[in-house]
Amino acid sequence: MNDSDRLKSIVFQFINHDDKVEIKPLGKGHINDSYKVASKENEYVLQRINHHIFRNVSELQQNISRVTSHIRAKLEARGASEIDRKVLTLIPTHDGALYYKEDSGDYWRLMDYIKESKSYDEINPELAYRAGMAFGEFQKMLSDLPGDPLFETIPDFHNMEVRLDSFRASVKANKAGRLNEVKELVKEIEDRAEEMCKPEKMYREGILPKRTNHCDTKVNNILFDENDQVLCVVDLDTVMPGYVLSDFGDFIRTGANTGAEDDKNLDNISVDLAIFEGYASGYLKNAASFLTGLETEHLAFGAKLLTYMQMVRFFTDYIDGDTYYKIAYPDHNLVRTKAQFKLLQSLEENFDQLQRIVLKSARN
Ligand code: GN1
Ligand code: MG
Repeated sequence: MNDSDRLKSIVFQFINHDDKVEIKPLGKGHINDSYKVASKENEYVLQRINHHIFRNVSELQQNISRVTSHIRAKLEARGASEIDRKVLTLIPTHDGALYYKEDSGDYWRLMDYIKESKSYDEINPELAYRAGMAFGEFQKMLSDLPGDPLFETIPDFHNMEVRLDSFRASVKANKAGRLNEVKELVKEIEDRAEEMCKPEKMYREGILPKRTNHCDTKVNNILFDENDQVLCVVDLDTVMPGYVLSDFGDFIRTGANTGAEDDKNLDNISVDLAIFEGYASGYLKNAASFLTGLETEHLAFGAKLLTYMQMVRFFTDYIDGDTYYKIAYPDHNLVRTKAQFKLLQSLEENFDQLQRIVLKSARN
């Protein structure tokens, strides 16, 4: 069976047979593979779930189903219009399952495609404000999710201590023999290690709570409509308990960077203060009501932490020989590492200012 016939046969596990169905690659995710599917009746997103990374696909899909049903019920209760564009809709298989497992061992899911939507890799302060409100609202809506806490789809996903343990193990093993050329970067990481593990300490002391978080608040995980109003938060694979400073920080890492996540030209990279301010004020508008003072005081730190964490993750993958993230060229993970480091330095240089902006936004 060729690739196209294979994809079609997977799609027909979820929808009725359709001779005219068209399937095209979609998006830029580093982990899953996505396709846009157009049938006679509707448009969908088909995704192959990377089960080497998400090892419990059934629990993962159950999480997404719980989260989307909860949000849908809230939107219905407040009489929102066009709900199908404001929350993801999972399409079950003909057998009623939330995913399909192929004989090859690959796992697939299908969702409705959100019509006339777009995402941005680069935004402006006003869009950042709207995105901030949307992620604040997302956390707020999930704060009363009934039942057990969500399943941790990747254990210790944003746990800096655990990330550093694996980093150090990779440095020690030096599997790909790449360590010699990158020793200074190892030092930069170690120099900041203690500071960056602070949230785990505060959690153990019982002063920093875990809340239901998105855990992948990249700027392009927000969909906007034709008038640049926020429609929907997407990519729900990692919605699970975490620190709010993580979600705040990951947006800043991606949305408030004047360069790209993998910019080869480090001069392009710095923190955009106006975007930072836009996001902080939008986020705090919706989140100030439930955040503790300690959480608010650590939001700007979250921007440093998530940038550092991403640097450590890309770097670990580079040292391991590129086994986790998709890469487009041989030293892509090293380029990403250096780009994240440059952003981290800019966040450090501007930290007092970032902190002032957050505290000012929290007062408004
Ligand atoms: C991955 O696949 P994508 O692009 O949504 C990663 C995130 C990283 C991000 C870096 C499950 O997200 O944690 O922050 O790449 N997702 C997973 O761009 O590891
Ligand atoms: Mg993701």
